[in-house]
Amino acid sequence: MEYETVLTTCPYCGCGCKYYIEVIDGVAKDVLPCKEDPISQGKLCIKGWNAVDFVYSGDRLKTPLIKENGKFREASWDEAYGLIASKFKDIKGTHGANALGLLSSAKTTNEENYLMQKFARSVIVTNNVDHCARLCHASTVAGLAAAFGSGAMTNSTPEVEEADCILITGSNTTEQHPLIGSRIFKAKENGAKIILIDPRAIQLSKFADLHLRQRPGTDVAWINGFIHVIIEEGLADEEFITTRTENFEELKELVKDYTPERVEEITGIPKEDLVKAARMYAGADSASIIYSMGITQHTTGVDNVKSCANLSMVTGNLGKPSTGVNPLRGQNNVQGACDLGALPNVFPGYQAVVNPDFREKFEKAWGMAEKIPDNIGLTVVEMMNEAHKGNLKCIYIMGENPMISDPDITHVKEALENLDFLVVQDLFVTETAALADVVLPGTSFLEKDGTFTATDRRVQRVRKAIEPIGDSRPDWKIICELAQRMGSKGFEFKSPKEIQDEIASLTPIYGGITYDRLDELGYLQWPCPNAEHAGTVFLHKDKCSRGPGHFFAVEYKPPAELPDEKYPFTLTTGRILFHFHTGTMTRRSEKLNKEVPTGYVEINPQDAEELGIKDGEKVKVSTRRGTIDIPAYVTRKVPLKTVFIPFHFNECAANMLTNPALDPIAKIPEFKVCACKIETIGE
Ligand SMILES: Nc1nc2c(c(=O)[nH]1)N[C@H]1C(S)=C(S)[C@@H](COP(=O)(O)OP(=O)(O)OC[C@H]3O[C@@H](n4cnc5c(=O)[nH]c(N)nc54)[C@H](O)[C@@H]3O)O[C@H]1N2
Ligand SMILES: Nc1nc2c(c(=O)[nH]1)N[C@H]1C(S)=C(S)[C@@H](COP(=O)(O)OP(=O)(O)OC[C@H]3O[C@@H](n4cnc5c(=O)[nH]c(N)nc54)[C@H](O)[C@@H]3O)O[C@H]1N2
Ligand code: SF4
Ligand SMILES: [Mo]
Repeated sequence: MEYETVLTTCPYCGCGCKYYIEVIDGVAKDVLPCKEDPISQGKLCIKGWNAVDFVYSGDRLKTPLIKENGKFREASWDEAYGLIASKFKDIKGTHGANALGLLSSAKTTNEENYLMQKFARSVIVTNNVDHCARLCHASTVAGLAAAFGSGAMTNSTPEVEEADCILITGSNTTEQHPLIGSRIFKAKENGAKIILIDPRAIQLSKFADLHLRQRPGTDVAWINGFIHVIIEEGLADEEFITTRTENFEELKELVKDYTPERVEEITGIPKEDLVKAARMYAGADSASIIYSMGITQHTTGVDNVKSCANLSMVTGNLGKPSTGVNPLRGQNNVQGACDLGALPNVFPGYQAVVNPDFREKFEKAWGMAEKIPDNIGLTVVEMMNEAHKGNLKCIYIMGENPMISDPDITHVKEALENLDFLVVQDLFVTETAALADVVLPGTSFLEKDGTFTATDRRVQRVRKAIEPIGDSRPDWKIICELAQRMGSKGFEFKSPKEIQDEIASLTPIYGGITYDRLDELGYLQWPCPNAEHAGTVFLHKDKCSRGPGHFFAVEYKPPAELPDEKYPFTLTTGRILFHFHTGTMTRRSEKLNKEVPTGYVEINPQDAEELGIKDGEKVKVSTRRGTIDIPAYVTRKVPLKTVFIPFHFNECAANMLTNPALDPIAKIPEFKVCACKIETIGE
């Protein structure tokens, strides 16, 4: 018997827990926690414990598939590559490179994301490359970059437990970032005050010193209300404002109108509670804001994020340990996918595509004959819209499942069916892959080497533990082979290590990151510009990355669609502990599936009574986009006239209902608010 343990990084959430995989005779058997890992400290959440399950699922893709007469048949890699290369060339030749779009993946490694955007920009020669960050923290990347100069978490996960006050809003931390949630408990034990601002009752409600429940989509109003109280009561940090920021006067003028009375009218938060919470936050020596999707997934997502930045700067809570603004990035490698330029507006390291110097730098480094276009490419939802209109002809999707995760999936289905050619590279025939012309089998995190970047800018190794299942291949290899098949140079990599060396040479924030250093140190947090640099624990120490921190005076704007007579309820959507996103991985784990086998709609007992709905009964939920049948979960977790649906379940898909209205800057859809109605189905 051959026994080994391989230290790797979890493929689920952005906490970035490392653990050992127990491998017996080449088969991954179990997960063993790693005490030395500074994030997990030897503890894991239930998804981590069960992370091996989906890898061996009987329906893993084992060969490429080609669709013929509406049905898939198995194909060789050679045939699949040949077909894709000729279709890509034909479409580019006939309609131009911008008729093709590529979706990269926050599930895959840094090296794979780097290659996907390199493929888009140097082989296809388009900036139409994006990924699920668009549906997630696009508002953070835009909003915090404008305020501070960097869109990343300002502090590190271990610092959470040292904060004196933690304001958590729009983050169900214990379910969605469990190993950061546990740091919040530790902070509480250490005497920290916990303020939770969330429309729903979540696990943290019981532990919070204060839980304020705002109406969904009213975050700018309560944050302006906080700042109003802080200025009125002389709690602002005048020195920080004078020496480290700009544009304060404009904000000061604007928040005059956000009296606690007016904020109560807009948000429903009692004015006494608002004042109490504002004093608690401003009174702490080190206060940290933790936020996630409840802040970002709105048509005012960027405004919400800028407001969080305002609040931290007014009180001088920035550039110190355990303070700051901490957007919790969701996917295992969404931070890395952004860092490495799988975005339509930036090259790796956030080097803007509109800047001719950066375009020239990459054209030269990649030995290109063609010029990289100077326009910003299409985002996720824009790609769907352009496909629907017939302008976008082809999409190549690696590791995303928009048929469950994009808003308004009736529209997404029509868009994808309207394409001339769709390629999907995944582990399974997902709802999206089912619509593809060619499906390519990628490998899971257990079958490849690489790196993931956790939410706190922590770059860590992913190590191969087992051989690829069937004839599947690691995504990095597939992209290299396809690029070579298309006759392109610059994809002759023999290993992910070689790819990282190219990344380091072109990406200043990753400049000092090598596999040797990662193997020695366990992790490096960017910015890490050179081989001598130890990495950066927290950002904006003596000044912000952009220079002075910029205050934005933002007015409250209501969500795009509000309840009315026809659709009287507010629908908000999100996730639960036991399942991940579109369920492709967690729903293939018996243990996780047993916990929560299907979806449900949370509805307040009083609303349920008025509508004559019993707990567990199937009801009809409709919006202007569509209708689903779904079991009712009657619970006080949701306030009156608000319902919540987790989006993991294809049989009752929340995104049949959601509103694709976008934030004008970040182009993130409003997953967190739309209007719906609920009806009983009857016997
Ligand atoms: N188990 C599990 N963990 C995950 C994931 C998963 O699918 N499953 N996904 C990962 C990913 S990619 C992400 S992005 C993160 C997301 O992690 P979270 O953002 O924590 O998760 P969500 O459930 O989307 O929403 C968070 C909270 O926003 C609140 N909320 C709703 N409307 C509003 C509002 O208008 N304002 C405010 N302030 N709050 C509101 C909800 O009540 C909820 O408690 O989780 C990551 N971790
Ligand atoms: N209604 C509603 N919708 C939402 C949200 C919400 O809160 N409400 N949240 C949004 C957010 S924050 C996010 S991040 C998105 C997530 O949206 P998606 O990224 O589309 O969802 P995932 O299920 O994570 O898709 C990942 C896919 O990659 C595959 N995969 C896993 N590992 C690998 C690999 O190594 N290689 C390859 N090739 N494939 C792999 C999986 O099988 C899966 O099909 O959903 C968004 N949609
Ligand atoms: S907290 Fe996140 S990274 Fe850690 S084990 Fe759970 S899913 Fe994996
Ligand atoms: Mo996300």
